[in-house]
Amino acid sequence: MAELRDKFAKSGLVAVTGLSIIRDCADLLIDLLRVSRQLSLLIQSKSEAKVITATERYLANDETARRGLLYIADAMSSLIFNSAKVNRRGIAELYDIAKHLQSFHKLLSNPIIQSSLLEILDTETLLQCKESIGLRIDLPEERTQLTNLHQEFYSFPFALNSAVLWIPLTRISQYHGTLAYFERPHSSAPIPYVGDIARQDEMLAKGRLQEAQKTGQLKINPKDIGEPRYLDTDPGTCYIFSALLPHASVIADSRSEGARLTCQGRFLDSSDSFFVWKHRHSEVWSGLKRPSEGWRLWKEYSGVQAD
Ligand SMILES: O=C(O)CCC(=O)C(=O)O
Repeated sequence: MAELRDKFAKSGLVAVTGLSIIRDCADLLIDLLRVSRQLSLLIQSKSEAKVITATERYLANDETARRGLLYIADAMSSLIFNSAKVNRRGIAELYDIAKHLQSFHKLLSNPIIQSSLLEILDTETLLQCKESIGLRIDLPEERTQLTNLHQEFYSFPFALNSAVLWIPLTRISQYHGTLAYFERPHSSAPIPYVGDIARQDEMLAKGRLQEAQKTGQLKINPKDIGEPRYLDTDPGTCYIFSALLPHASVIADSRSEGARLTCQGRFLDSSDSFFVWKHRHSEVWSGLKRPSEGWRLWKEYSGVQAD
């Protein structure tokens, strides 16, 4: 396990996998399929019951569990993609309901994932920002929810020693859509941020969250940051990356015929010096999803001078 901590300290990102993660991902997909049918969120198909039965059969055996996950992952990815063409609202409802599912919370609480987080952040007390959890549903032709290059710390300005949990439920690659990231040393400290607080607040007040995030950016020269790396894997592997790791969404290839599903959560070390300072100084959860405010708080904490 110390290996995991070392890798995280060096690169800012680690991959974690295990049979229980595979099973928890598959259970969540089965629940998403069941709830979609009960609420008529996706196009109805006679094969749903068959998909569930076949997946459960694969899952019953350790050797075939991974195959079961891939089977239901591909089925859900294509069902959501096809349903979005005729009922986009159903997808939005699925997105809203996902984080209320018991299986969603079971996945985020998976013992391998939780012990990895404790090890990586080297803490006995882990906090989870409850507003930071959710399921992304990315469609190949939709750009609005995509994130630009950023460090999580500014949108969730709660601790420097904190991590993003990113769990793909479907295949991820540059073809299927994925995440691009830039390894350390860039991920060892907050990078200066330039943004317009007033404009960001105006957009947030109108509920235009993703657009608001894009009113600012990391002040970094692309040539200083190096080449991006891309996550590329089947479902069943989850990623834990530092809140200081610069990263961005990568849209799927326009020929892709599947939706990308990814669960997310943000965790922090309660003994982190920024967290303790913020607790004494102001509202602990202030600045949520307001990177300009995150930058202001960081400057105040660290004594960084504004340009
Ligand atoms: O999944 C994605 O495309 C982007 C995720 C991301 O940038 C984030 O969680 O901060």
